[in-house]
Amino acid sequence: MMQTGHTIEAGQRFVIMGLGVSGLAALKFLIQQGAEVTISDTRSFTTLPADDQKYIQEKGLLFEGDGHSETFCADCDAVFISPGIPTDTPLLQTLRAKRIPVLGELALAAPYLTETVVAVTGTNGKTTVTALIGDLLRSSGKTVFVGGNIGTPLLDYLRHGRRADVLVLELSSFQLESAGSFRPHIGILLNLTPDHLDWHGNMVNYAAAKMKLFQHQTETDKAIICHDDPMCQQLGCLLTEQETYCFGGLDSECEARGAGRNFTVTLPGRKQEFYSLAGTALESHTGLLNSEASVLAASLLGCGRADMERGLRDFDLAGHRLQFVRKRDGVQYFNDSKATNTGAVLSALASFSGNIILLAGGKEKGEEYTVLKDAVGKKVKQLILMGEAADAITTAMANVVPMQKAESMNAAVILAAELAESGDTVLLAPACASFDMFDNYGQRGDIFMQAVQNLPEPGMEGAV
Ligand code: UMA
Repeated sequence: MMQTGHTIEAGQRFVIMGLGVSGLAALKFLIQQGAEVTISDTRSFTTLPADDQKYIQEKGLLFEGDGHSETFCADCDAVFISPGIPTDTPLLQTLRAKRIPVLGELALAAPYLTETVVAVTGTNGKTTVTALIGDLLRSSGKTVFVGGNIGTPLLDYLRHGRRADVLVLELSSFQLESAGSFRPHIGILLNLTPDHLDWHGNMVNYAAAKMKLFQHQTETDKAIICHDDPMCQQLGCLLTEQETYCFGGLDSECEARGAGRNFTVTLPGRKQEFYSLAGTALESHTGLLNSEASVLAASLLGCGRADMERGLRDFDLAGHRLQFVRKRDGVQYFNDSKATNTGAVLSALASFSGNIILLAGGKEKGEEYTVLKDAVGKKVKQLILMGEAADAITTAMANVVPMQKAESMNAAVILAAELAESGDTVLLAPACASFDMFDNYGQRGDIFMQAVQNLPEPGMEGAV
């Protein structure tokens, strides 16, 4: 069924606010639709990537650099905003008061979506679940587009001659803030723990942004909610329009429920199905919940058990998510650079039995690190801290665990190797963004793994 929203007419004047990945996709999509487009960015023209500068010059587009002004937007019919731009700036409020629509990527795409849409949000696990649902659907013979917050922007898919039966989208709270009337046929909320509080202000606003996923669903749509996450469970109770399904542990009444490496799915009109994750990349507590949510979604789209079982078996976790790096002198090294908030760190710590040397710290995002106290006290024998957040974490963990600071990732890894004893785990799970010391979490993880690989073989420490 078509979705509603602002359809673009030829000659309509749009301002693109923020020419990043989403802004560029919107720019090209709007031009394809015949709109007249101008661009406004906080960066200056000469600091844009050379390809973007060339594109703007070739198309003869007007560019406002070093900030966004009301004058520049005065004559426009609508504004596209990039996900990183807060939706309530004074300028955007003024434009709305003048009845100029302010549209994010999802709002712009909504009226053009004819495919079945599955949208995944939550604090952690979005990328894994989005990819896994894509794999389960493909194993069942469907053509799928997988994209969104990580990967190809939705507007690039629309521009490039769409060919999928189902769109599986990872959506961030930023994207949902400006989602307009976007309506997924299946919306999935995986979990909610503090993240991006510097941007949203508080947990209530953050949760409200995530709940926009379900705002325009109707009685034919479906919501899939985590029962084991208290906040998700509470918010799920507020949903009345759509059919709601849940996933969780064995003590729940959920349609998908399990423990250890096994779970069952019970849906109306289908026999109860049993799934085992033994021997797969998803064999962990987090993997169990992610698999339950994914199999529920794929089952609701008609996928069969045998195809989904094959999809689960063949699934490969992306890098930087509890990625095993090396075993050296009886010590295992794991890279979980994607653990950029406290919820992800708790989940990572739950995957190991104890004696962890935890490498953490980086750029702060307004997190309350004291929520880690209990798990760190039980599992971590030494905390090694880096980056801007080192002092805040030191204060939060006072008297909980021995701590030391390191000036670089390399120094942190060398220190961890010196402190580790056979049987220990060295885990990079920073609880912070990476931008104070690295380009992104991927680069942080790569540098960690390189430093681990550079550690000399035991007994060869002095060798040249
Ligand atoms: N800019 C302005 N004005 C502002 C702020 C930024 O003009 O007030 C400009 C910047 O100068 C830059 C552009 O806007 O030119 C950047 O836009 P953006 O920050 O919205 O980012 P994009 O490049 O469009 O990338 C976004 C997502 N980034 C954010 O949500 C911050 C990417 O997610 C996503 O992959 C991409 O769209 C495609 O969908 C990144 C991310 O970190 C990976 N996401 C967060 C997360 O996963 O935790 C939410």
